[in-house]
Amino acid sequence: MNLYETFTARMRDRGDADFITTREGRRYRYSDARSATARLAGALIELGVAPGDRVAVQVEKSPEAILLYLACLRVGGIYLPLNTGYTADEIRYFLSDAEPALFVCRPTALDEAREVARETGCPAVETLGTDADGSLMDTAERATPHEAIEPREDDDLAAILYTSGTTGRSKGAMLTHRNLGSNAETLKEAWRFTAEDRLIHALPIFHTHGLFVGCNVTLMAGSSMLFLPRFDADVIFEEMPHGTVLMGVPTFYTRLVQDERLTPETTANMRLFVSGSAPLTAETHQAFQARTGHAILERYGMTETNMNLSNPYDGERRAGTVGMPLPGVEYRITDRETHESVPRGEIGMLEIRGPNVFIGYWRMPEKTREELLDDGFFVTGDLAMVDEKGYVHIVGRDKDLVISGGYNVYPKEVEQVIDELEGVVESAVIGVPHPDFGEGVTAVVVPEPDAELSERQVLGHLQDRLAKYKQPKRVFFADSLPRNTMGKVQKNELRKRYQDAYR
Ligand code: MCA
Ligand code: AMP
Repeated sequence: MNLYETFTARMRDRGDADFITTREGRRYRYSDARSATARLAGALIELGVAPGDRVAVQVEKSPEAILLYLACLRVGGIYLPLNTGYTADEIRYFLSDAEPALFVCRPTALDEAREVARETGCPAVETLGTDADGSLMDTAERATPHEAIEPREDDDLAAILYTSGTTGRSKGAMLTHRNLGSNAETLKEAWRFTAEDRLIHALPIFHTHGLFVGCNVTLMAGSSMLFLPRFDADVIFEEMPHGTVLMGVPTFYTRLVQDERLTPETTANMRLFVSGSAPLTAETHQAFQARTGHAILERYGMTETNMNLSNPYDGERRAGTVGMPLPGVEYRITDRETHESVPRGEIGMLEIRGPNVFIGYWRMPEKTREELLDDGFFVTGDLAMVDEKGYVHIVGRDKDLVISGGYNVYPKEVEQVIDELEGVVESAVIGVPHPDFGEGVTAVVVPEPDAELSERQVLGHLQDRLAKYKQPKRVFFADSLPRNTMGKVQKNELRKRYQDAYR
């Protein structure tokens, strides 16, 4: 069934209750959201979006962006959100790979977007601003509202989210109506979401966490969301007395615990703090609890799978663990070669199976076969172990990946761009402890003997080529990179060498 159909039932039930509000006084009640999605659906159809077509969207956070996502589901389109930090170079790849029927961009980026669309053969470009403005909204205003909901099968695609690949090429994770619907329903139950909840929504809406975990769960429960453009501790403290739930990446919580306003009183109205997308340290978990009495609920997910494991709502939320499988989700911890389960307590590869697991990478059958096994288990690339109480610990990564402030950065992609720079022999990009972002993207560059390369030059070269969050916070120079006997760069060695770079 079309996921939008499930959401409609909740929208109808909730009538004039708030769905999304902003601090600037914008307000979409559930009834408003229904009619707005009908108008946006009418616009999409007028713009040539047919069932199965991709709609690529790179816009700032706004309630209308969520309505566009819903409208896209409604017409049977495939929503393809893109990080606002991506540069034109990065967007060119996504559009050429996904071949969307429509690209919705920021009003300020129209010229650039048109150019990229022309180069990649994307037939239509529209704009969407943060004040319910832009050409898409104008078209929606004029369009005949489209009240129907396009029938969809469970395995039809609802969204494609790109996640960077270890070889440098981003992979489009294909998520179905069933994937998103089942996970939202599960999380609503597991985290006890109800119509009384008000989510303080401070995450971006182009990734799984802010888009599906935040918005789909809200829709499933008929709750409301306060939409904030970004995380700002001052605003969070002002809003906690009026909110009930906060979902964040660990950086939210490390910033909050450093703030003297964090007390039992300022968090008294809140019933739940959720953390995910990167490891929350046990120290932050414990400090937060000591200061507020609230145990942060840590959960584990991936773009390819939505949420898999979660600490319990009732019962002990164990610091430094991601809890147990959500209902309907199976996991196993295996030997990475044989995929046989390792004995309890030992470290192995975490594999996941369930209705939440995606159906493959867009137009990459081989990559799909490597990671999605015949028996339905998905190989996460995360190393895990289960403790004596059944709580899963994520102890490391088998994949070469840095997570900075909840954003994934694949070293290979950054290294490739650095290596293009004249005077560079080779480079290695690593993540080392960073007090704010958890891991700081760090480059180690080997220059040619006579080259006079500076940190500034390297960073300048990356400026327009990579999104800001992928750019190294520091660049170090070395005469050579440590390698093992197989010739592979020993990143562990480098991580050790530069472990104090941000301390
Ligand atoms: C901003 N900057 C960053 C990051 N964010 N650099 C590295 N990593 C980042 N994450 C840059 C800014 O451009 C700026 O550069 C400088 O760092 C300081 O910015 P600041 O004002 O401190 O940043 P902010 O706006 O406060 O943002 C930090 C943030 C944000 C709140 C942690 O990055 C964020 O909202 N992250 C959430 C990411 C997320 O939603 N991940 C979910 C992925 P300059 O000063 O030079 O301009 S979904 C997922 O992973 C799975 C499915 C899951 O399990 O959830
Ligand atoms: P993404 O590809 O952006 O969806 O990021 C997924 C990755 O984030 C996972 O494979 C993990 O490495 C990491 N991740 C998500 N949640 C957690 C968590 N609670 N603890 C540790 N790592 C996490």
